[in-house]
Amino acid sequence: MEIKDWPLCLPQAKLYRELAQLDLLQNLAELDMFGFTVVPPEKVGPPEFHARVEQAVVNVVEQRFGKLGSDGLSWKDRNQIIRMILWDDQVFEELVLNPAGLGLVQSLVGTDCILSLFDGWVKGPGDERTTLHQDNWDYSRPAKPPEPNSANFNYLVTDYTVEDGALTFVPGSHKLRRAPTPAEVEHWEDNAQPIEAPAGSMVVWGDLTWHASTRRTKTGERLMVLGTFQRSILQTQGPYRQMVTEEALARNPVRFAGLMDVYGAFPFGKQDMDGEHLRKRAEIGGYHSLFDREPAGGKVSLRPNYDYTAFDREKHQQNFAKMKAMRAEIARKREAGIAGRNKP
Ligand SMILES: O=C(O)CCC(=O)C(=O)O
Repeated sequence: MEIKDWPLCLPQAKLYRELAQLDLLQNLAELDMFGFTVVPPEKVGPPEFHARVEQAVVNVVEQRFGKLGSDGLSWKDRNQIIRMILWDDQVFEELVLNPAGLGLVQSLVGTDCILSLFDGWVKGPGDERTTLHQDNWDYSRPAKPPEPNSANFNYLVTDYTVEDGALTFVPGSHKLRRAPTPAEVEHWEDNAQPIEAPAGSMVVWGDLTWHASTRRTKTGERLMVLGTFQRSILQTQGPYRQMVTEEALARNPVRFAGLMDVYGAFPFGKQDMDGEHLRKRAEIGGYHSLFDREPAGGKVSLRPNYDYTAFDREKHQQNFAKMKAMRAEIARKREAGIAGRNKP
């Protein structure tokens, strides 16, 4: 079937064609059928890229927690998330934009999803493991909506086998749309499907899938990088919008600014949404190719530092006029088939 730019699924059609180009359509089917998928290293990046990520992760771990000993016992009985590593090495900015990872994640949470977490993960030998859970943290609803709010990639920095302390999944659990009960946690912790895959692979899943990990029964460290992306209406777990710099926005493609949510409309204070900022967002909005690597330069900028308590009636009225013009422009573009409903 020819996938055309059908107006109601314009970003999805473009994304689908790029996923096909990356030979990831089987992964797309696995995400739907089983709730998780594994992308082999050759579809993620070349060995040199992996070597850079590995070195960067080891550097972060050693800078924050001390040198890794040669006996492989430095992280004995520890299974720990290393928070906020995105800014520690520019290779992580490449990883966050990795076409395979970002492409599959976008199939789950939208082509305008934003970055919520970018962390490292270290597990040493011993009894520590991740208990069975799902990542949908909306406790206000015991029954979850059918589509995930967030999606993860795990980039495997080291090999994963059962003995390595692999990530495990309960295939099909995403269709239950609820967290596991204590009895299910107990049962599945030792019966879930382990991911056995080489370093450089990328594992992707949505927040409804139950997952855990095995104990590491050998010496040395299991290393991984976790990226969590979410629908742009939700509050992020990490303050990327607050921490991103003008330089980081300029050296990365426009989609990076979207991941940092610098053009998100929320929050707004007494003055309401910033029409000028939204207009800029509409200007650079729409689908951004997974393969776009052109630095954004001055096309994007940091979110202004708003005073949420300020109110200026005249500016408020001008603002509304700008927003009205912007909505008309978006409607025009949509009619002409050149914009989806997405921001960058
Ligand atoms: O690898 C693990 O131990 C668990 C990973 C996990 O829970 C996650 O990435 O959300």
